[in-house]
Amino acid sequence: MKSKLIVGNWKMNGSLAANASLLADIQKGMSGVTCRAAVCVPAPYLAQMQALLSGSALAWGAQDVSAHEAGAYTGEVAVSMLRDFGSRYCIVGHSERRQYHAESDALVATKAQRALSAGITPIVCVGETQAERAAGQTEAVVKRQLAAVIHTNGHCISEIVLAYEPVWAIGTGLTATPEQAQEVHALLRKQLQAASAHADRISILYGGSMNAANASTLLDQPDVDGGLIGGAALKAPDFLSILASAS
Ligand code: 3PY
Repeated sequence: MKSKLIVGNWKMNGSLAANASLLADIQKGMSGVTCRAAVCVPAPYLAQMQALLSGSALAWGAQDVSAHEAGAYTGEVAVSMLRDFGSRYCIVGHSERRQYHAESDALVATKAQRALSAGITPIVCVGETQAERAAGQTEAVVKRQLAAVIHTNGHCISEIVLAYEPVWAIGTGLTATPEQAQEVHALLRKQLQAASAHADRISILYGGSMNAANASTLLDQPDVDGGLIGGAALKAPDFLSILASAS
């Protein structure tokens, strides 16, 4: 059985000094941790992660990547650059990117492909808005988002990590109940199994206000293989408590 995977999404937070102190505190508390763990940080801090985390049990990655290989794309960061700084993971399609940067399902799927082509594991986010849930469209929305990634990535789909992040649970303090999370994870698992004989390798993370208080009941669900953690990843005691729940 694969171990659980806990990934901190730092979003646009941090400074050289604050990162060093947070990582030192996390690493001090990691001796009993048996789950897989990583932090996804703003791109300028990848060099700092490489300097501070090489050889540690904590992996690191980015929060986005360009769909293009290289060239005249001002402001974008190429996957080869993420690779240069030892990134193992790259989040793609977080709802904040879909919402504020108008990222389409097709673009997210291409970004996942770009990451895979460089040996970086894309953490592909899917999730419905509150209005879509209220209209009974949750299943259709997450299936459509995942179908685009399956279509573009073919048999490589078994190399991704998937994250179910209901948009209404991001930055709101609202969390899906364990039953709501399990229901969506189970249908995503079924869709992956229909696409690949190796689908059981894929970790499906829950994201959306997972914290120290609710992590263990969410992680107890049979199809919840880990968590993508927002605010709680910025506080060492909270992040360590989630790592302990997953170990
Ligand atoms: C949150 O928990 O708010 C997240 O967006 C995690 O990615």
